[in-house]
Amino acid sequence: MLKPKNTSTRELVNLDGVWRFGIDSRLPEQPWTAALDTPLEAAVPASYNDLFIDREIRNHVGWVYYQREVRVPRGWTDERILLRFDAATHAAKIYVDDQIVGEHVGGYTPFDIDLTDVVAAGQAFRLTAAVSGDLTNETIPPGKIEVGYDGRPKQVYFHDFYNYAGLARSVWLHSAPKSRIEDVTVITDFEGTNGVVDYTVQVPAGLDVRVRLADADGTVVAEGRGNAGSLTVPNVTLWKPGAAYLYELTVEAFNEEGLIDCYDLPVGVRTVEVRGHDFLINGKPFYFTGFGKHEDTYVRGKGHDNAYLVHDFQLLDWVGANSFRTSHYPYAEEVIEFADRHGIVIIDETAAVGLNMGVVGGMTGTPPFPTFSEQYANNNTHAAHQQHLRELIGRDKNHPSVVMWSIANEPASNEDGAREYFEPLVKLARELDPTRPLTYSVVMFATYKNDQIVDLFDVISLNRYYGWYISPGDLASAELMLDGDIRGWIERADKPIMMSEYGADTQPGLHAVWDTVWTEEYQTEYLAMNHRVFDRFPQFVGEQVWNFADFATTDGLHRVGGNKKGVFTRERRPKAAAHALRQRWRGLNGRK
Ligand code: BDP
Repeated sequence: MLKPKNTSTRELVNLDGVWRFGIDSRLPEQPWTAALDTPLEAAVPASYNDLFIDREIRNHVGWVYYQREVRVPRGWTDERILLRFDAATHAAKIYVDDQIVGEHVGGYTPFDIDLTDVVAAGQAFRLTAAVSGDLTNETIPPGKIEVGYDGRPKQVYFHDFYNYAGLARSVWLHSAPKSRIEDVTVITDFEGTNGVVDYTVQVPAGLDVRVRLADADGTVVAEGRGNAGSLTVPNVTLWKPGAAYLYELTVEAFNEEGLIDCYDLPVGVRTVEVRGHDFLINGKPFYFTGFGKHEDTYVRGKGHDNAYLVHDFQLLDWVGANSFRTSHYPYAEEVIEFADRHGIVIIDETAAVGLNMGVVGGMTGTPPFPTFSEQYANNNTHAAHQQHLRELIGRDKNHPSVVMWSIANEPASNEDGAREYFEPLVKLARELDPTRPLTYSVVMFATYKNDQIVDLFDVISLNRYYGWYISPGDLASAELMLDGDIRGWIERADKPIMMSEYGADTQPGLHAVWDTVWTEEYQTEYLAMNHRVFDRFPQFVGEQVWNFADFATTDGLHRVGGNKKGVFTRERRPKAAAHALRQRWRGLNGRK
């Protein structure tokens, strides 16, 4: 799915700003049929939950309404007119004046609504977006709505981050020619000093497609004709981790009368491959250093913010991180584009987090009922997961920074039914993108003895918390357990292995000379212990600490003002561990 952009044939109007806002329980029936009768306004993009000092809004179950006026530019008379929501978390119904014009389910992927037959150039209309943050066992991520003791509905969920909702990413009105370039796919390679860019363009039949590739200085280095083809780039400059280089592919579609559509796509030429125990980028072993992150800041919740985007990447650079995982959902496309431009490597994760009833069983890991069952992850959940995978890969397939798909975080891969659930998803992901390796993050209850799906995937990504959830305050025992666990996985599966989560909650400013949990010293020692173990295994291809920064969670006795496993605080101040990681990752000591 192509991102809307300004080209010689396409235009773009940004609809971000402050929209009228209300929740269904305080609005009349069918509130979209008039100006919302509400004193509230909400910022877009931002999650709505933390904007207001209002408990009922923060924890709202049901629909909320965003509304504003929009005017279609005068010049769009013969154009296709589209609305783009970069995300609406988790479901949306869109109205133009009194009429419903589209719906979407899935909170972290974009969708377009074609308004060509509904509005006209120069016309103003009332745009209303009804958005629901509700999660059920048939959504991705899953959740459950319960009725509280006080009779109010209550959203329950099985993942450890706050269920922020609303319009957290940009909204656009954009134009495209009626007959247009629908999609572009590039796959890159290189042979010696020649780069190879295979392209496929989806256009209506009968159009003549021409493409040209320009280098970063704008010099055209290759040209092609036809809906699909292969371009050769002499003396290619590869896209490399830490040294991004982007070409620009200009795709043009012509009919008998001339140019009808044009689309520009940044292209990084690079390869990704798993071979033996190595994760290869451009044929060279790559070792991931970095974090699992979250889209999470004060007040905006999951609202995309360009200042935090820039600052977070500055911190990644400062600490020596070369990568991150988009735990536990696809991030705003601006984030991926920034990584493309700055050479940061991404493991792109779906929003399939919480497919695990074992977490409800607590430390026993014993589910109250099976995860893969009619009651929980059923056929409809599976269909939602498939649809989400299509939308994620459709959006991100052309980004050079994305080197691997993580198709779920901590699923109950130890439970019966896991194989039947995941096998078709793996097949689908490989059909949608035959070029990138696949992984999933393995929950601690899924061991090298009982996991049922690891052989379907390319890389083993472990989430392990020895020294935190297991053996807290006893790093000597934790070290033995971690070592044994990794050895077990290496014996079980002949694949590259990495740590996709390891971390310890840390209250900044708390100190001790002992192995005392929650102190800054403990976090540092905990990470050092993990690194000692990782460095024993040549099969290890990476370490991503949980988490980049502290983040908001649901209330719970095990969370003190959110999850505090951040190496940076929620306001992005370094804890002591950040300095220690910097030493290791910047090569000042340690292995990389
Ligand atoms: C892991 C989850 C992650 C949590 C983390 C933790 O993947 O989302 O935040 O544990 O407990 O199980 O800190």
